[in-house]
Amino acid sequence: MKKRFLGALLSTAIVVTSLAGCGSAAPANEAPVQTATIENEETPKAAAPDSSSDGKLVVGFAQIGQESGWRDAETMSIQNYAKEHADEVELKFADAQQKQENQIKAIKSFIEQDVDVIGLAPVVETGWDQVFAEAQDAGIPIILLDRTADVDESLYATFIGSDFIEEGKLAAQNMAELIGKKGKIVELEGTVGASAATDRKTGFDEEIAANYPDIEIVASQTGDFTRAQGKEVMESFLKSNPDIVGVYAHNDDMALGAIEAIKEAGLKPGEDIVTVSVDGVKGIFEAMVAGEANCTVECNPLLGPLFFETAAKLKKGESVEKWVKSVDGVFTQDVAKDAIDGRAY
Ligand code: GZL
Repeated sequence: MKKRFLGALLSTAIVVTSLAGCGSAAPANEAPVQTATIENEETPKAAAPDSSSDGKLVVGFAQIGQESGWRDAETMSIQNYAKEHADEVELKFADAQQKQENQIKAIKSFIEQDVDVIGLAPVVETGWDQVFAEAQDAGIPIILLDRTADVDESLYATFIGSDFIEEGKLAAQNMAELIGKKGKIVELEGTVGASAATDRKTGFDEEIAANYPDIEIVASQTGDFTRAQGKEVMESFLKSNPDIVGVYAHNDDMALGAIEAIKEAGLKPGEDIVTVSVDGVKGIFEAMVAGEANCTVECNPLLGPLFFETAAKLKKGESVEKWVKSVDGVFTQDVAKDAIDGRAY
């Protein structure tokens, strides 16, 4: 493993990419990305007992963006962990604003900075081979977080995230129960080419086709995982399909946009048209408590601790599982009121 110059331990620093200096993550396409260092006023500490001999764990993370409440929760989980463990980790964080070229630029920058580990939530599955090979040649392992990439397994150390096909299957089973296993439904897809969208569609559509012959998916279109586009697409669905009884959205944010569209069309979300979505964010629990949404399949975004613990193992040369699977629950309207106060995101 690379030798690292041991900088003075006069301060503990959290390095967060920020052009505005407000601590918010800056888009990676504003190269050269400046960094804000948060000094710790305390006197120099002895190295933390479990920090390795060559100093702090230095991690570069190329985040997709801020497209959904789920994404924001994941970002907070990562940044909060770095803040709380500033004496052991240094985080270089890039916000790619949902552009793959910005994520690739950020990864190249992390390689130039010679970080110990690179983390990435790939906005889409393809187009990563070359930059992953560059990281491998530099001896820097890659952790895929919350979305997978379509590359040879040898090019990344591990994927930490959910089973999206299973999520889609669970959504289909709950949708079928909610509409009495018959009727016309529509589907709001996530970002085109994203593994979370592709696999949630596969899991849902295949389950419906295999087990519910009286349910018809009459329209399916991307809303790019955003609330605004989810609303826009649902408006068009309602115009061309006035008799639908359900909407399946690949994330809660698009479902919340669809709920707005349903109400503006003079219909009752959660009753005239049932909603099933994925993520488990606070907003969908509020909608379920209000009777306007029916079911969410949880997808845990609080992956910061597991991410850094895995990165620390890789830095020490320890082997890790190729897929560290998140455990997800399902929440329906009847349990939402009791569950909402206990939700962490
Ligand atoms: C899932 C994650 C998805 C969320 C969306 O692991 O990649 O991206 O379901 C987010 O809310 O935009």
